[in-house]
Amino acid sequence: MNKNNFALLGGKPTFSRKIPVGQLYFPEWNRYESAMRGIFDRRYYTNQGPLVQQLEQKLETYLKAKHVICVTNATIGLMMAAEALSLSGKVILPSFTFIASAQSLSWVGIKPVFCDINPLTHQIAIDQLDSLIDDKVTGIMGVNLWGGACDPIKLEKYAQQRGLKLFFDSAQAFGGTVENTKIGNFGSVEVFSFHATKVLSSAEGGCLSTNDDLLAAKLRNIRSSYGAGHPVSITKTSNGRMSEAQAAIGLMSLEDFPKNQKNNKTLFNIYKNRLDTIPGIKLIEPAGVTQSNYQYIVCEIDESLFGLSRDALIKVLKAENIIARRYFYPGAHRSVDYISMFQNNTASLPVTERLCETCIQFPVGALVDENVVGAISDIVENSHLNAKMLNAFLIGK
Ligand code: T4K
Repeated sequence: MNKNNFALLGGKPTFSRKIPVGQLYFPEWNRYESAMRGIFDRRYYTNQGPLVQQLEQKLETYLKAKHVICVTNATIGLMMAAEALSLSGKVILPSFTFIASAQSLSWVGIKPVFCDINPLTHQIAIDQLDSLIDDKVTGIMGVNLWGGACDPIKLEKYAQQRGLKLFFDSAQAFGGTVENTKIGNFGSVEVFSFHATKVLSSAEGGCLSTNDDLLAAKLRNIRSSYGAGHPVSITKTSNGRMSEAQAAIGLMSLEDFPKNQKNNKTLFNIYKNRLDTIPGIKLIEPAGVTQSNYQYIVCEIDESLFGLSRDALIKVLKAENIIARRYFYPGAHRSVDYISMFQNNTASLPVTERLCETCIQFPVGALVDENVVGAISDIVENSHLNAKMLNAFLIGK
């Protein structure tokens, strides 16, 4: 690419179709068709059908967890977890996360307390938890971000010492391992997302994993489904059921997970080799794991070295049909109702604030191959080399 053919400046876009972030894995049509035929033959759409049961068993084996409970998405899974754990008052979680982490607490009447994050790993700053604890705090929601982990072993010790309940939003962490233990076995319960953009997808969907028999029984009852096992005392029930069509896609995605994980890792390494040579770009390695799903190509942009702001780079890429995203913006603490709470609060979240303005997520997943990564890296590099001209066009700098 020479400096005159940026699509932003009128050149032809590099890609003729949009390249989004997210795994977006679609199994071959014939496999899907045959799974759907089975559902039609059985005339059984939902309510803990045979495919959901199969998926739960396979996930239990894969995660080496005693109980897996499939749900319709991770947001409802997180709400169910908070309810089943009888959390109340306040729960601490990182502010640098998808809004659903905090919203799930609000839905069950719990006030989220936002903690800042470690600038190197982007995971919750465990050393700052003490300053946030008061007598209303009943638990901690760890969030395993960017295919990494938030040091669940240290968090387990911390929560135990202070008598707090601990559970994990592992929406982004499927397939990760921490010191030979699969993510899915830490805290009281972990929640995964199987959204279309996730490395393991059932279109919409998710699951909870726990090694606690009583908690599992509660969760099954709260989800509201057949096969709930022995009845246990719960105060609320919901509908978090996964359908058979979701489970069919989930089963294919689980079967193909090793292939997708391997492809992501290859692409991650190519990005790393290319982006590490460009001034002002820092690629975040999945933290604290011995194995990652490599599903997040997240970088920090230092405008003073790169030449363009994160938002300007997103505009340049968008014109080329590369749909890079600014996860997370504006940050959970500045969303919905939390902004007033945050402004009235003396606590500050400087690392989160900075990252919400500087983080960019590049495409990876099933729609991306080595050539696509090469082309994206070329554009990023050329954007740096031509930053002055692009800035002049974008903001008259
Ligand atoms: N906790 C954490 C830490 C999470 O990251 C999430 C979800 C949750 C909890 C809650 O899990 P769920 O309740 O969703 O199971 C996306 C996803 O919707 C969301 O699942 C994910 N995190 C979040 C980080 O990203 P959006 O609104 O940014 O995604 P969206 O729809 O813009 O899609 C991304 C790109 O993919 C777009 O360019 C369009 C493209 N796309 C998307 C879909 C769904 C396709 O090409 N095909 C598709 O089918 O939230």
